[in-house]
Parts: sequence; structure tokens; C-alpha cells
Amino acid sequence: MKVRETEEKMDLSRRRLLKALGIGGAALPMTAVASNSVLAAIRNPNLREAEGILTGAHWGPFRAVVKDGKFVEAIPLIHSPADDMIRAIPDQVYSPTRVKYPHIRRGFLEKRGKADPSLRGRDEWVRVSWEQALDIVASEIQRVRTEHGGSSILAGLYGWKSVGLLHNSRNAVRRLMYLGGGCQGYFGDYSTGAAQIIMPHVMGALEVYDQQTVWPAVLANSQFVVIFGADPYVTLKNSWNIPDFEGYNGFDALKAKGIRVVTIDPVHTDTAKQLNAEWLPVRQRTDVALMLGLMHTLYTEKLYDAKFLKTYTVGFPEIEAYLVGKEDGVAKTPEWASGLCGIPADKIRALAREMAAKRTMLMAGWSIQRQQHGEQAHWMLVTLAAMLGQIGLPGGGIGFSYHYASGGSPTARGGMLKGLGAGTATGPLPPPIPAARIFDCLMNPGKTINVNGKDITYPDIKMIYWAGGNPFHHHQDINQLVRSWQHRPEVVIVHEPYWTATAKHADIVLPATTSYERNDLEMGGDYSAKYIFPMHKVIDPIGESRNDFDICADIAERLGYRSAYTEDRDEMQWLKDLYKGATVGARASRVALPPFELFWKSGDYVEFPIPDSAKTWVRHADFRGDPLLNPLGTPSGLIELFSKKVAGMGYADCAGHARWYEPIDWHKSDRSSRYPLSLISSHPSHRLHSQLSNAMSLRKTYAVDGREPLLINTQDAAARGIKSGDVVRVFNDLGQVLAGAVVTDDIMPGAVRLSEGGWYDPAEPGVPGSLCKNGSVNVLVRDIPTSGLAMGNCGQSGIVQVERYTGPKMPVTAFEPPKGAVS
Ligand SMILES: Nc1nc2c(c(=O)[nH]1)N[C@H]1C(S)=C(S)[C@@H](COP(=O)(O)OP(=O)(O)OC[C@H]3O[C@@H](n4cnc5c(=O)[nH]c(N)nc54)[C@H](O)[C@@H]3O)O[C@H]1N2
Ligand SMILES: Nc1nc2c(c(=O)[nH]1)N[C@H]1C(S)=C(S)[C@@H](COP(=O)(O)OP(=O)(O)OC[C@H]3O[C@@H](n4cnc5c(=O)[nH]c(N)nc54)[C@H](O)[C@@H]3O)O[C@H]1N2
Ligand SMILES: [Mo]
Repeated sequence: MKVRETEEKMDLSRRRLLKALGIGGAALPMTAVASNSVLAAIRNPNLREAEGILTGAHWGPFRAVVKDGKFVEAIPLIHSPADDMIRAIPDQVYSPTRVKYPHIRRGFLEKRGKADPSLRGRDEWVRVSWEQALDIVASEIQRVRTEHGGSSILAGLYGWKSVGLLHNSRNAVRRLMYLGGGCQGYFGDYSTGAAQIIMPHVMGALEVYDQQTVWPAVLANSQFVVIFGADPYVTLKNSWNIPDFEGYNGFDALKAKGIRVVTIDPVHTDTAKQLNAEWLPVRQRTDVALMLGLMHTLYTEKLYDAKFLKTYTVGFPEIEAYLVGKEDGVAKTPEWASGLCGIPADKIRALAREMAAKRTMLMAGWSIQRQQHGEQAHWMLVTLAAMLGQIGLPGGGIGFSYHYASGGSPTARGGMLKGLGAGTATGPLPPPIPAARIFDCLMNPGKTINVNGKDITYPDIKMIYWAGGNPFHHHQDINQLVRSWQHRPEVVIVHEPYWTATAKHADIVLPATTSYERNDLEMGGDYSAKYIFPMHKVIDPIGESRNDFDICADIAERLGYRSAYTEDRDEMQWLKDLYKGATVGARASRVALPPFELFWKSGDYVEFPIPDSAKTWVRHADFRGDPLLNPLGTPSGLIELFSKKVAGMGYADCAGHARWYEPIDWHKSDRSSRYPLSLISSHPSHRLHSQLSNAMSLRKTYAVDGREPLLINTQDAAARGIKSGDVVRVFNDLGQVLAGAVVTDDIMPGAVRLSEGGWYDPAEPGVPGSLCKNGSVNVLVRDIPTSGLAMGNCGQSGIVQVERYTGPKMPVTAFEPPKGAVS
């Protein structure tokens, strides 16, 4: 595999001081390792000062340069397409949007839980002292818990927070609530809500977060790569841990080797351009129909692998009946598929033949499952791959995470750091609700839903406590969110470094530090797990901001359990103990780590060795080798193209095998005469969701008239008299936003793209239905579940109309602190 030239690689050849030593077969005495490392450290005693302070973000490791106490520059450690995001960090840290002091909205300060909730989002803010804020927070927790029980507290909620395993804001809050008796939580996430529920029924594993057939095996064997609904050159910029960016090396090498790539996407993506791929524009939400057309071709032309289906799967007879139309009277011919997805029938046939003739890797992103009936997309792709019969072969089959966090980067042998845990709840924990049903829950206390075969009854929520997430960008149908938020809870508490829309809609906002204002540790490479990065504090906290952990510890103190919360450990002791845990794990896999003190003092990172066996690893090869000895975790032990279990659950919108369902919103629905454009809400190229939106140096490079950019096709723009740079109004019957037009043929006619993560900016703050001046896409997306089975979110849904905006000037105010806030 071609190795990307990185500063980090040069660093390593210069000084290997902290490279963890793979001991191989024979165990080295620990002392030998330690003295080695000590020697190395003495050779570079001033590493930190000389090269900047090593730390990291979801978008990469970097060295922070500090001058006169100010964080002035962030230098990427590994060059990647995320460099511009790293360079924007100082700008983000010093943004005028920082929450510098604790604030409480006036109504709440005066009347507490009896304050008018409809003033949320428009009340005036009052700066208060930490003492006063913490006293009020603690007494509100106490009051709500006593009056309504732990299940009325919705806490430790969804969000991407920052990297750092100790300062995990979600767990900091969860731990506070667990030790106090418990709280209401959630399951699943917004990323793969549908896939992570359906895949275990079909494949016996999550697939989406599992290791993929590694890149060296793909590069050596794949002859054809088809990418469904993914834009890896964009989405590989971010990882849950600190990225290793190895996925870019994989895709670059694919191109260098001249392996043919086809992308199936409504957008001519950065990835398609980078790889010189053939672009097949597909109508949004119709991939399942396309897959059926491909399968029909394989079937009628006898290009499918009957032996594979017989040996490794159950349920092909049901699929067969459905394909030829015995089940519903409709044969799923390429012509049928073409009528729905817009790709010509001959093209579908040619694609199916090529897939069957070559060693083919089907790579899918997650957009196609973040839609109504999203379960079907991944299930149908598995069904198509099973017909091709290449699952478990090197370079063939399916991969659901090549676009994310460098899935396919070979896994190292070493230790894993654990982080701050939520601890054990001292009281009963109610069954968690699906992540994206939170606002259905707010509006409907006592309602019972049935999800993945289980009944769950919604609690009556009185308190929302959020740290590390931004629901006023991430949740669908923001107007409904405003309504429910102003209707139900008595108290809303948010920890935030920035005045996001979520903070602006709270009762109490506590200023949180960024990860550059505290010490921490993080793993590097989600799939490779090959680095441990130190995250040294770069600067002192801005304003009076504090670490989530310290805030919660002080609240725990007021509630009488500080010592249980902190385990009487301070920041450095926690870090030392987390590191010690990884040392023990590493030793078990015969890898020695340098002692913590040395590691921390050096300011450098640790890199674990990648064993040769990891470089040839093929997903499902063991199953293919012997399905009896290595069964999948499904009821049959085989791939379930038909699942009796799912069929038995009886959902009207998720049957026993993958099938095509018409979505409520698409180009053929009734509403499409009023809202003829399909709305694509891809993940933004230059930020992580809403994070970094407030870094203005970066924003200047993509915003149009200071607003979120809307990609619109040349024909659609011409028909509406829209030019690049125009302010446009994007609307449907859920709401309306302003955006800046980018007219291009990189998006197919009939579709527009407004990336997720735009800061919600209501022209009339706190008023549901208000125009959003900045272009937050979730004002326009329905809050419906993918299906009864998974109840994932449908972020990649929506249909809209677009017109040139001719109304009064509406400057963006999303990045200004709210009324009364002291900054
Ligand atoms: N329409 C549509 N909607 C979508 C999607 C889509 O494709 N389409 N995608 C969905 C997906 S996959 C996801 S993952 C979600 C993402 O949704 P979120 O994870 O909520 O998005 P982020 O912008 O990352 O929000 C994280 C927040 O945590 C704050 N934060 C960062 N560090 C800290 C810290 O140390 N302490 C505290 N207290 N706060 C901190 C940040 O300032 C930020 O406001 O969005 C979902 N929404
Ligand atoms: N730069 C950047 N990287 C990120 C993130 C970020 O915010 N910014 N977020 C991270 C997170 S939390 C996640 S979950 C992942 C998300 O990874 P994904 O869910 O894969 O990303 P999306 O942006 O939703 O969609 C990817 C592609 O699908 C296309 N698409 C949309 N609808 C359809 C459809 O119906 N059919 C087809 N064939 N294509 C369609 C879009 O045009 C886009 O090119 O990315 C991660 N990486
Ligand atoms: Mo996500």
C-alpha cells in the first residue's frame, strides 16, 4: 500500500522514542523497555516547547503553537483534506460566540420551574456566579427527582462532543445522574439508526461499525468498486476518536492502481472527482429500486451464485418470488427500476453484468439508511452482494464503513484506553428510548411504542440536561422541536462552550471549556486503534468556563456524593489510571508501553505495531471458510435474506425480506407538485456537523452571502431565475430558510443540497415557524421514524421548493450571543 507522506512519519523516523515496542514472540522484561524509553526521552527533553503542544480533535491530531499565552496556530500532524479545519481551530476557540460565564434566563431565575416555558429562545439572559448557578442546578435536580423520579430526567444525551476520554461531557452528565439514582437515556444514534438495528438480524453483527476487509486486501484483489451514497473524501475528515486518515491512503491507492470506480449519488461528489469515477446520478431515496433492477438482471441472465446462496444464506426463495413478481405482481425489471431511480435500464443491465464479471466491492455510505425505510437499503445491498457470491472473498462483497473513520485501516496490536464511565446507577434505569424519538417522547408522555419487537412506554420528561450535543441542529423538524421544548420540560440545562441555538433555548447555560483548555488522552484511528495521543492543555480556560467533569463534580458535592463522582482522583490521577489500564491490555497482547510519566512529559504520542496478519484480514472470510464452525450471530447462523424474526414482528413498513417501499416524500408523491426538489442534507465538507461553523476564517471559504450554501442544478436555477450568489428562500410546509445559491451541474436536476449543521437562526427568536436566516436544513426535514423496526431518524429526507429571495435584508445573527449575555 502506498503510504501518504506525513509530518508524523518524518517525526517517527527522526525519533522513535515513544513507539510502543512490539515484543513479538519472546517477552522482554519491562525494565528493559523502560530504560530504553528513558534514554530516548533524554535525547529530546524540549520536544513540547520546540514543536508546539500535541493535542487533537475529531478532525485530526495537531500541534498547537502558543505565543504570549495565546493559542495562535494549529499545525496538522498528518496532512489530509481536513487541514483547513485544523487551521481554523484557534479562530473557533476565540470566537465571539463563546459562553464565558454561567447564565440563567430571566424568567427562570425569577420563577424557576414555574417560569413561562414559551419564553425559551427569546427571554433575556442574566449572568450569574458559578456558586449561584450550581446551587440552582443542584436544587432543581433534587426537586425534579423527588417530585417526579429519575425517569423524568432526560440526560447524558446524543452528540459528538469533543475528543478526549476523560472529559467526555456526555458521560460526565450521565455519571452525575446515575450516581444520584438514574435517569432516562436513549439507544442508537443519528448516524446509523436503521442499519444498526437491521444488520444484526441479517448479518448477526452491526457491520456499520465493524472492521472492514482491510485496504491492502482491497487493493490487491478488487477489480471494481461501486460506491452507493457515500462521499469518503469528505466524510473521512472526521472520526469519533482522533483520525489516522488511513482511508485516504486507501482511496488514493485505488486511483493510482487504476481500479474502476462507479459512484451512485445525486451529487457529483468530491470523491467521484478525486477518483475519476463514473458518476451515475440516482434520484434520492430510490437506491433499493436500483438494486432490485440489478438483481433482476443477475437473476434472468443467470449471473448469480446459486451455490453461495444455498450454502451461506436463508431466504432466497422469498427474494426470487419477489423479484419476478410472484409476490406482488410486479417484476423488478431494470425498466421498472429505471422508472423510479432515473438510471437508464441498459445502464443497470451493464452494471449488473460488470459486477458479476469482476471481483467487486460494494461500498455503501449511511445516507441511504438515514431515510424513511432506511432498513431496506442496507438489507437489499447485502441481498445483492449475496447473489454476487463474493462476501468473504478478498476485495469482494460489501463494506459499510470505508467512508467513515478509515474503516479498513488494519488494526494494531496494543492496548485500548477506556474513558470516564457513567458508573453504575444507584437506582432503576428505565428502558432507553430510540435516540431520534426524543421529541415524540417529549410531546407524548405515557405513549407506548413498539420498536425492534419490544414495547417501550415514554416517560413524562420534566428536565432536559444536555452536554456535548446540539439538537437544534441535529434533530429533524426544528419548528416542532421548538414547540415541544417550549411545551413540556420544566427545566432545560445545557453545558456549552458556544452560544449555539441549543444553548439559546435553554434555561440555564453553563460555560464549558474546549478540549484545548484541559488535559486528556485519546486513541487515534477508530479502526486501527494504533495511536495513543496525549492531549496537553494548550491555554487556560476562556472566561469562567470550566470542564464538564469539574462542573458535575461540584453539583455532585451539593447532592452529597462528590467523592463517589470523582473517586477522589484529580485530572492527572484519572489520566494516569486510564493509561495504566491501556498498559495492562497492551501487555496482554505482548506490547509494552512507556511509563505514563515519561509519555506525558515527552508530549509525544505512542504508536502500536500492526501485525502482518492484520494486513490481509478479510471480513467474513472465516464464515465463508466454514459456516458451521464460524456461524454468523443470526438465528440460522447464516445470512438472513429472509428473517423469520423480523417477519414475526409484523411491522407494516418492514417485512421479512428487503423490499421496495414508496417513501412519503419523493418526486412522485402528491406534495411534489408544490415541492418538486429533493432535499439532500449531506454532512458538511468543512466542519463537523455544527462544530466549526463559528470559525469565521473557514466560513468565509464556503458561505454565500454569509449563509449556508445551497447546491442547485443549472436547469432548476434557470427555471427560477436564480444565479450563483443569490439569496434564496427554501421552503416546504414544515418551514422556511434562507440560503445562498451555488448553481452547478455537480448536482442532478430535481435535487438540491443544503448540508446539515447550519446554526439555526430564527428571524423571530423563540417563535415556532420563524424563517431561519442562516439555512439550518432540519427546519425542512420531517421528524418521522425510518420504520417501526428501528425508528431511526430520516435526516436524508425532504422535498422543497426554492425561489429567489426578494424580501427585506436579513443579516445572519446566528453567531451573535443572545440578548443579555455577557461576553
Ligand atoms: N437533516 C439531517 N440531520 C442530521 C444528519 C443528516 O445527515 N441530515 N446527520 C445526523 C448525524 S449522523 C449526527 S451524528 C448528528 C450530529 O449532531 P451533534 O452531534 O449534536 O452535532 P455537533 O455539531 O457535533 O454538536 C456537538 C455539540 O457539542 C458541543 N461540545 C463540543 N465539545 C464539548 C465539550 O467538551 N463539552 C460540552 N458541554 N459541549 C461540547 C459543540 O460545541 C456542539 O454544539 O446530526 C444528525 N442530523
Ligand atoms: N466532513 C465531515 N465528515 C464527517 C461528518 C461531518 O459532519 N463532516 N460527520 C461524520 C458522521 S457523524 C457521520 S454519521 C458520517 C456520515 O456519513 P454518510 O451518512 O455516508 O454521509 P452523508 O453526507 O449523509 O451522505 C453521503 C452521500 O450520500 C449522498 N446521498 C444522499 N441521499 C442519497 C440517496 O438517496 N441515494 C444515494 N445513492 N446517495 C445519496 C449524498 O449526496 C452524499 O454524497 O460522516 C462523518 N464524517
Ligand atoms: Mo453521525
